[in-house]
Amino acid sequence: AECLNFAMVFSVPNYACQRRTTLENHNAVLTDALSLLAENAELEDEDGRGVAFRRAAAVLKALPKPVTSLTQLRGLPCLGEHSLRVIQDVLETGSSSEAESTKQSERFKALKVLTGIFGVGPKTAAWWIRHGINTLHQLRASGHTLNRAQQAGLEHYDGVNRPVTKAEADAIGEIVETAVTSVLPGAQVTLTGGFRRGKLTGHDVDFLITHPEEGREEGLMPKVVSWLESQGFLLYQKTTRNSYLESKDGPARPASNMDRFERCFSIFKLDACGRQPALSQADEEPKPWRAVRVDLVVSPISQFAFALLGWTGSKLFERELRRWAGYEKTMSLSSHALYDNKQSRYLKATSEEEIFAHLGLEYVPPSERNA
Ligand code: DCP
Ligand code: MG
Repeated sequence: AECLNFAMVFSVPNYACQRRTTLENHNAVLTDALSLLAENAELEDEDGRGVAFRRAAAVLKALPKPVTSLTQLRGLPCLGEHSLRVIQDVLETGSSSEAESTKQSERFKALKVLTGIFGVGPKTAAWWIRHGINTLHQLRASGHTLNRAQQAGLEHYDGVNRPVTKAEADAIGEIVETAVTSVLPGAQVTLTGGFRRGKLTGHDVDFLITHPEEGREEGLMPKVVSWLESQGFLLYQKTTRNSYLESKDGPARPASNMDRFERCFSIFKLDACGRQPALSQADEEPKPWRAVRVDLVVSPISQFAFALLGWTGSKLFERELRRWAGYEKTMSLSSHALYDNKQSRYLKATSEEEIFAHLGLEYVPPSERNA
């Protein structure tokens, strides 16, 4: 009788980078519950648990149809006991009681509000909560010292936490393009992150900047930032070397030109440009502009393909690419390079397609990296 049921049994490869995950999700109720539990784990600074929920959600995102029964999931990878319990709950009752009670909990709400401040991570938020601070109002009243990023984050809280639309991302793209070509003609700007994967909204806008002639990109970031600043486009900026530089010499670190790899975390001031300015409840007058988080990265052309692949995401897709490289290929992949530990050499690539080929993976276009 069971085979008359025709209940589809799904099959999914182990690593998210072996799968094609579009934005079309047939199991949103399930993945929303698992993603919320992942977010909660991350807010509690338990990244291991967070990744487990993210992996489980990603498997369900890759399914071609809605799940109707647990038996369809038999043999699927990355579905741990806890995730299966959540899935069962949703299938039986229509929602996950654990996800629902997490969402309602005061601690989750406080962690979410406080980490919504740009420059505030789970550790700082937890420390504030231990000191009785659960809201922005309490934080402002507490007189706690905030660093420059957090001050800007608090000041532009509403803007930074409002989703960015594709139209806004494109408007910012034009500004960045103008800035970059003004200070270095011939330099190229590429939209990366979620918008490159075809998402319609994002929490920020990510750009990768390079120049077709190796070395010409050197010193570019400070010039771009100065130009943007002089035109009044920046509410906040902090330029750093990529954090990867400060880490111990990994095998994926090429010795020579790493110092040119720079990153700028910024908050842009974007004019309303015909858009209906948002009315925040407390505001007497609507602002004619909004704050938008923008990340800029400069890469030398020799590393561009790796940087492009590394900054397009999704975060889980990136993590799975590196896991695949390490465990299945004995290679180390970063946003700078791919190192083959068996051959003890770097594998060059000028396109994402070549990197997938080096890794023995079928090419997955950006729109199908939404794991
Ligand atoms: N990334 C990374 N390491 C970091 C930060 C980002 O590898 N420390 C990569 C993976 C992300 C991409 O860069 O997919 C962009 O980061 P975002 O946090 O902006 O993520 P998305 O653009 O995918 O999502 P959103 O739409 O929320 O901005
Ligand atoms: Mg982004």
